[in-house]
Amino acid sequence: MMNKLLAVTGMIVGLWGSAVVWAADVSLQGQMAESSAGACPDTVARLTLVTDDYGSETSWQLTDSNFQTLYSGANYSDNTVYTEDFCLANGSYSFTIFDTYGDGICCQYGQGSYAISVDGKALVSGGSFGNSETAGFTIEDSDGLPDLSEYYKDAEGTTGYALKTALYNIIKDHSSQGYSALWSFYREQELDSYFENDGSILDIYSENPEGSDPYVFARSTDQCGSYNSEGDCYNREHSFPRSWFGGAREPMNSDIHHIFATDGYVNAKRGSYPYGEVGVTTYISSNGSKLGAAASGLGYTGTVFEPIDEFKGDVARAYFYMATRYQNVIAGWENNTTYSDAVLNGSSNQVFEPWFLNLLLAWHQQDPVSQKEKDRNEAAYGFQGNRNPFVDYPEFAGLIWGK
Ligand SMILES: [Ca+2]
Ligand SMILES: [Ca+2]
Ligand SMILES: [Ca+2]
Ligand SMILES: [Ca+2]
Repeated sequence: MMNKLLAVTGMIVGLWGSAVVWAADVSLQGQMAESSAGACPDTVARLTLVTDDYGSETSWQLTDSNFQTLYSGANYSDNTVYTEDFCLANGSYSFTIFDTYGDGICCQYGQGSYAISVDGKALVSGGSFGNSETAGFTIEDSDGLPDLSEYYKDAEGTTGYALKTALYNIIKDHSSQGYSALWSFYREQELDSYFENDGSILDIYSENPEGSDPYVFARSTDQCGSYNSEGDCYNREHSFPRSWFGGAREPMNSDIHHIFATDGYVNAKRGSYPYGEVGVTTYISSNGSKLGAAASGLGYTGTVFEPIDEFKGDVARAYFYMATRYQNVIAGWENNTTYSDAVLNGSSNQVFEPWFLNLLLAWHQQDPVSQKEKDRNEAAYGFQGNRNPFVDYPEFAGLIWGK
C-alpha cells in the first residue's frame, strides 16, 4: 500500500510540477480523485493546497497515530492549486505543513492556504503560520465500526458476540512460553518507563503514579522469594486467579496478558478475591490498593480487592482478554470456586455476572488505554504471539458487551 501511496504523491508532482493554468488543474484533479477514491476501502479525505508567491518553500506530511508518515508533498510551484486524496482508515492523524522561510503561506506574499476535507466538509484548514503548523483530526466512517489492522482483518464488520468469536479465532493459538519465562518477560519488559522512569519493576500494587514509590524492586534480584511485608520481593500475580481456572493449568497459568509483576505480600492479601470497589477497608497497601467489604450498590456482597485508579482499566482489559481468549472453556469455570462463581455466569459469550461486567466496563471507561499498556501488549505479542484486542481497539468492549 505504501508504494501505491508514494506513487500517487510522485505522480502529482510530475503532473503538476510546472502547471500554473487553473483550468488544466481542474480536469487533472477530477481524474485523480476518481482513481484514488475508487481504490479506497476506507474514507477519502482531500487535501487542497494553494501555494503562495514562493511555492518551493512549502512542504507537508500526514502522519498516523503511530507517527508513521503516510503521505507527504514538496517541490511546489507558485500560486497554484493542488489537490491530493488520502485514503484513511478510522483513527487519528496529524497534518503538518512547513515553510522553509518561516512566514507561512499567507498572507504577505500571496494568499496560500491548506484544507483537508471529507465530503466537502473541512476538518482542518489554515495558511497563516511561521515555520510549521500541525493540525490533528480524526476519521470515523459511517458504519460506526472501526477499520481494523491486518492482524484483526477477519473480525472486520462484526459486532456483538460474533465479534468476540472472531477475535477468539484470531488470538487463540498463542505459543505458551511456560511459567518460568514470565520472569524474563518482567526482567525485560515490566519496567517503569512511565512514572519514575527508573527501570525498576513496574508493580501495579505499589506504583504511586503521583509521587515517589514506597519501595522499589530491582529487576531479577528482587524476585520472590519469601516475604513478610510489603517491599520484600515481587512475584507473578494472576489478575484472573488461577484457582478460577482449576489451578496451574496451561496455557492460562502462563498467559502474560493477565499476569502482572506485583509485590508478593500485596498479591497474597489479594488472594483470589474478586476485584471490586471497597466500602469498608480492612487492608490498604502503600500505594492505596484496598481490600475490604464490597461497596454498597456494587451488586455483590463479600470481600473485594480494589487496585488504584491508574490500573483499573489495565485489569479490566486483561479480563476482557481472558473472556475472549478462553471462550471455548470459560463457561466451565464458574463452579471451580466460590469466587469464580461470584464473577462468572457460566456462559461463553457474556462470561461475567452482570455486576462484574458493569464494573469492568466502568473501569475500562474511567482508565483508558495508556502507553504502558500499548507497550506491554506489543511486548506480549513478541513474547507469546497473540495480542489483547481490547488494548488495540478499546471500542471492542462496547461493541461486544453493549454500553
Ligand atoms: Ca515507579
Ligand atoms: Ca511513582
Ligand atoms: Ca491505566
Ligand atoms: Ca456465577
